[in-house]
Amino acid sequence: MLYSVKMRSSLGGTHGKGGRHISGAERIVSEDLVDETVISMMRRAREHERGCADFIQVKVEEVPDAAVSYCLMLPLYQIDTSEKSEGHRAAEAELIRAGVSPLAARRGIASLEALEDSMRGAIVMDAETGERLDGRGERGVRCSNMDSADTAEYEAKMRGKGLGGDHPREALVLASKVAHGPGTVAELCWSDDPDYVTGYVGSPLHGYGRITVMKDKGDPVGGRVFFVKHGTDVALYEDYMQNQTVLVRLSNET
Ligand code: PML
Ligand code: MG
Ligand code: MG
Ligand code: MG
Repeated sequence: MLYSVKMRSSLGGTHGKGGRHISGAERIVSEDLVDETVISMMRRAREHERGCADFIQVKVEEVPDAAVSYCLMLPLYQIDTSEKSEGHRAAEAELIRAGVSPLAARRGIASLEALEDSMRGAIVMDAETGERLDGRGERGVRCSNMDSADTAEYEAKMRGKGLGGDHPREALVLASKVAHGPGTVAELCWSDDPDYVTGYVGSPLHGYGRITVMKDKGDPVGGRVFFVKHGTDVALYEDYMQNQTVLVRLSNET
C-alpha cells in the first residue's frame, strides 16, 4: 500500500492563514517509509532558507493502487547561462522550440516577472494566444500528487548527474507529470527560494531543459507557467494536475 505524505509551512500567520509561505513538500511512499518521511519534512520546514516556519501542517493519506497512473521521466539537458537576461532569452527560445508561440512565450516570462509574491500554483496559459486560462488569481493551479516510482533508483541517477539536492529532484518529477498532462505544450519555472537561481523549460518534445541562471540571487519570487494547446479543456487539465496520482518511471521496463 502507498501513502501520500504532504507538508506545507508558513511563518507569521495564525493557524496557517495568511503569513508567508516557507516551504511545501510531498512524497508518495510505501508504509515503511512514512515515519522517516514525516520527520524529514518537519526538519525541512524549520531549517528552510526562506525562514523557520511557525506553522507546519503534515497530512498522511492512503493511496489506493487503482488511483495510481505512471509516466516516463523527461530526459534532462542543461543550458548554461550567467545572468537573468541571458537565462530569459534561452527560456524564450526553448519555449518556442517546444511549440509555444513567440507572443505566448514572452507573455509567460513577463507574467512571472510581474509577480509581486510567489504563487502556490501555476498560471495556465494558452500556448498560441498567450491568454491566461485558469481563473485562479494568485493561487494558480497546483501540480500535486506525484513522486518517483522508485526512490532509490531515482536518487542514485540524480546523484550520478551531480544533481543530488531537493530542488532538481522534485522539479524533474513535477515537470514529468506536467509534460504528460492532457494538452501540455511546455512549462516554464523558476524558484521562489531566494538563493536558488536555476530554472527550467520542460516539454514533451524536448524534455527537461535546466537553465542555470534565471533570476537574480536574493529574489524571493518565483513561479510556474503551464502552456497548453489552444482549445484544451481547462477543467479536465486542472483536475489532472491537482488530483491525478502519477508515479514517474525512469524507463518502461519496470
Ligand atoms: C522550485 O523551487 O520549486 C523550483 C526548482 C527548480 C529546479 C531547477 C533545477 O535545478 O533543475
Ligand atoms: Mg520579479
Ligand atoms: Mg517513491
Ligand atoms: Mg520553494
